[in-house]
Amino acid sequence: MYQQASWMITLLFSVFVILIFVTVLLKSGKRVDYGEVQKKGYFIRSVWFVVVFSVMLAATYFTLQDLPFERAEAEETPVDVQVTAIQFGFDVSLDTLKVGDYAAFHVTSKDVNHGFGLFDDQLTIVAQTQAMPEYTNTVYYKFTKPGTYTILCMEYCGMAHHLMKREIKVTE
Ligand SMILES: [Cu+2]
Repeated sequence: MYQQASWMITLLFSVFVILIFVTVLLKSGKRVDYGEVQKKGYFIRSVWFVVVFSVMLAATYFTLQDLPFERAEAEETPVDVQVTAIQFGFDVSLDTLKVGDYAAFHVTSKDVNHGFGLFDDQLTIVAQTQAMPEYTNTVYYKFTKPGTYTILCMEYCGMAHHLMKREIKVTE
């Protein structure tokens, strides 16, 4: 769906840019008074400013009102899971969880930067953070569906990066 949307947006903007070029090309032969062109340009600029400002203000309001996202269910007691990434695998303190568990993944790394990506059994990403040496990032996820979840490395970290995989079972 995102792929489709970005494709459509790219197409629309491309057509828009082409239209501007065609308009400029068609009008380039005409001689007109500069003052008039400038006045029109300033008018378009102020309208454009108001449009961009309003769109950005609305987008900011609607996208930021739920922040901070991962704290939405923080009143529940989390189940702590220690995750240590290392070339080339993940060490986890718990690999079996229950549906309804609100997991707090405390993610760190023993060597280089890795990515921690948690995927459900359809391989759709449900949570992610970075695994950094000498630093712990915590990411929260509430398991609502049983199944086999997979942790994959999200950052190229060496020759066997693609082998970094760890499964977590979530039971009823
Ligand atoms: Cu890695």
